[in-house]
Amino acid sequence: MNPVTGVRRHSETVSSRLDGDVLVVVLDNPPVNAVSHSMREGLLAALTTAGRDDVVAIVVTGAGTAFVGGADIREFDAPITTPTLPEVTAALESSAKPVIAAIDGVALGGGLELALACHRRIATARSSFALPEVKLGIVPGAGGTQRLPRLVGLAAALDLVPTGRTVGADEALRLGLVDELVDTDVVAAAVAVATRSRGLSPRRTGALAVPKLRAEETADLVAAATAKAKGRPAPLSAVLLVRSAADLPLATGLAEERATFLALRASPEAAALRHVFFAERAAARVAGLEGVAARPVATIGVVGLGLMGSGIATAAAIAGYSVVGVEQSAEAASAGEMRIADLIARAARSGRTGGADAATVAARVVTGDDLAALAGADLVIEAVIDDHDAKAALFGRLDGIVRPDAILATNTSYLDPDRLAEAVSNPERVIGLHFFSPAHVMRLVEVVRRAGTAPEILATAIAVARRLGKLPVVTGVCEGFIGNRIFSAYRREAEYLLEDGASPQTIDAAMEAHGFAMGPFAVFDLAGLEIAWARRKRTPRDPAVRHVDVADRLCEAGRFGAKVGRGWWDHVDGRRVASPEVAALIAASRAAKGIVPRPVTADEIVARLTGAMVAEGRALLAEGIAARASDIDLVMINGYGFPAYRGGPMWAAEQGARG
Ligand code: T1G
Repeated sequence: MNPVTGVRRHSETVSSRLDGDVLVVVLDNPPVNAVSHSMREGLLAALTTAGRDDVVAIVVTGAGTAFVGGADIREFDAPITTPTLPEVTAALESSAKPVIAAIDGVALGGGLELALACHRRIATARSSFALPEVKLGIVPGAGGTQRLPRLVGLAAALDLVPTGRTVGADEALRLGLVDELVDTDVVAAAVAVATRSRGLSPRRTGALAVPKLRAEETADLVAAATAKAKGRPAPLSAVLLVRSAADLPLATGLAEERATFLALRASPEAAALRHVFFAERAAARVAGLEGVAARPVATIGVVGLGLMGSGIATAAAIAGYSVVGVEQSAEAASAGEMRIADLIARAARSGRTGGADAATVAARVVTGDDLAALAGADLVIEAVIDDHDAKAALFGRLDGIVRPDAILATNTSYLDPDRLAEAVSNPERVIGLHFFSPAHVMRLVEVVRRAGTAPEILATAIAVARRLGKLPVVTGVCEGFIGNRIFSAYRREAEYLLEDGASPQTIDAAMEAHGFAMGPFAVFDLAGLEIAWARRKRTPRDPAVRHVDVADRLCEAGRFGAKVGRGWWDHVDGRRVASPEVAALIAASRAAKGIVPRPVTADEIVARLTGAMVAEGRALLAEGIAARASDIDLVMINGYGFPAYRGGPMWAAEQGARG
């Protein structure tokens, strides 16, 4: 013990000090107090010390802004080391002296399991709680599935564990997950409670019984949670483990949980999801921005309040920005304002406005038809028609209206932002922010880094995207940037497969069986076929490149997609139905080229379509458009429905290559 500070060090991440006759144990493993081997060892050592010394109780807390952010995910690829977290949670729970968790910040995964094994939990209002293990393809491995239902009941546990949903402090108190909320020093409050607990027998979570429900109610809860699991192993296992807590002795349930955790931890799906977790953090590390500070942004202008613009404006208002929306006419502005108000109301109803009510969020938005209203904006995002001349003319007008330091961002999907930047006097402030529709829901934003974009502008755009709750991925300039360029290659290969002998039905079925929410032809119908058709008509075709003309024939026949009820599929009462007319057009197209259709298996479909994505991804890396392969994975997962549990096309290809 340090004679001056009275602090005793139990490991490099665990220390303790006496506060009266209460031992305060501090877990300190920046930045999130992840439960490392050192923390497990140190915590056990502190408990041993407490058992020996004349302390009456123990308080466990986290240093910094977290309680504990979970087990250290970086240890998951290495062999398990002892003491394991279950050994630590068992020691906490069996302590003869009361153990109180003092929580100020996140208590996630193994961190929440540590708190559950304590005898009481006191938290601050800023704290949040989750067992997010299923998002990593695993289940809680240190008692979460067995202790949580003993505290909050089966219904809440079946809502939280198989989904990994986070609960805030108020809900945690309501559920019985925490015993008390304080707005003062949580450690001092916990010491006071600990002192009052002197001599009381600890209330052991594991000794509680899961509150009984009627059999049919349990069955209904399990059925609903099972349906939400959508066949994924980890959520399904979580449902079964939580359900078993109601019937099994704690020791048996813990053993089953641990065995399931270890099996899933070794699964390819868990490895893929860990890859995605770290990929998202790596994407934030952008070369050339070290030490570059983002500018403050308070007001965001959005020009064009159609589907995309109203979504962007909604996301900005929800994030707390002042929003100035501008349309071409008062009527269009009014229509845009109504669209935004409706989106905000829906977000508020589903709890996606950070606790603010719809009126408060909507009050942050003003709309009109005069660009002059943007004079005070710090950032203006244009979301007008994806036509170069229209966007260039708008940038030219904005150049004379907004402040010289205001950032101009284009939401273009395909146009060249370098050419758009030529329309303004200081082009270094022009950047691309490619949102994905619906912009207030989709996490992905491609931040298009022009050669001429100033680093500060890039840093500011990334910071705004993160504050919008988005996943910013930086891309260089090429047609389609990362996502749409890969998607074009995907579409081309899908049409080749069609010509070779497959059908929209077999291709969509193969990709949906592979984990895509929608197959390519269903996606094309949803997006509409006319935009690609217009682009094809204005782009000279390279005769050396194989071209499939079926999409042109569809558009000539007015089959523009789902919105007109007919595209690659017939859309009848919201259902997709195979179209004989399309089959005939495909057959005619093959015949015109003398192609005799052949059987095409689902395996070939998946291999060729994912292979087309990977080949284009490798080209993007070689050209320096994408900074790293994992950025490409993030784009395809978050923008195009590639199944996250497969890690993304580049990861999946690398794993396949490893055999
Ligand atoms: N393990 C290792 N590193 C972690 C980590 C973790 N659990 N959580 C965060 N980091 C790193 C992250 O990679 C980044 O590193 C830095 O911390 C800041 O993270 C037994 C088995 C806690 C809400 O799933 O949700 O417990 O990039 O940028 O935005 O049953 O991190 O700086 O080098 O995300 O403030 C369960 C995962 C684990 C929580 C903080 N726990 N983490 O968000 O910072 S499994 C989780 C998060 C488990 C038990 C099981 C978030 C956060 P770098 P960040 P943030």
